[in-house]
Amino acid sequence: MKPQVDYSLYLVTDSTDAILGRRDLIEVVEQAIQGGVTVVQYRDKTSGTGILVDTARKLHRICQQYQIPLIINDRVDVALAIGCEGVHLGQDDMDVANARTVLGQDKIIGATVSSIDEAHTAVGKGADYLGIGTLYSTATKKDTKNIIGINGIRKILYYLDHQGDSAFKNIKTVCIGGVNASNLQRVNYQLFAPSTSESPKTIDGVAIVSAIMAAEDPSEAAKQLKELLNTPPPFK
Ligand code: TZP
Ligand code: MG
Repeated sequence: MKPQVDYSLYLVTDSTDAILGRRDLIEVVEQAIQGGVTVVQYRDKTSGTGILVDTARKLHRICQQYQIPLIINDRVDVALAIGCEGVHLGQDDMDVANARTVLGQDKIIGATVSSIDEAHTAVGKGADYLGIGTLYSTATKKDTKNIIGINGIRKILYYLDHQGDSAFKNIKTVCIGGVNASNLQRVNYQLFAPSTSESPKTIDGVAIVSAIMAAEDPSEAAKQLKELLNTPPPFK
């Protein structure tokens, strides 16, 4: 059966020196889970396949211990090899429909989207959730072409909300790009609170790399972000 996922605090990993430094990825992820992240995506753009499979397997063991789903970025084959909960696919990766054929109905498939068209296609092809972005520019991913801001995300949410097919209305969504402790309450207010009764669709979570992975204390950072998510903002 497909696992029910709490997308609220979605950790995306990074193994580069700029973010992970000399620390151990598995330890940093475990600390983040202890701080309260609700889902983990293993994203590693540099390691070869052998290391990817090996690291993914170690991460999966930790995630299973805490009953947190593990999603693999880009690589359907790695997810299949280790039997984790799902994959996350960008616009240049395997098509969502093909990934579904390979992985079957019980796995989670997420897709990165930056526009209404991309969102329409990903949902039509059977994605379980959308990673919508890039919200704010970020040093973590320098090649992002599409900084769409709060308004860009709201437009996509509005579109999804106004489709006849319930798959669009009910699709889970997270936003990604530049979210940190300083802007989370604003993001929370602008994207989690139902905007109008005309468009009640909100995001289901925030996907975060550096604000957790680069933190000196990833557990404390995740805990603080989780508290901010659950605190009503002091402004309108
Ligand atoms: N996709 C769009 S922005 C991004 C990805 C993977 C990186 C987000 O990193 P950070 O450090 O949370 O801004
Ligand atoms: Mg990708």
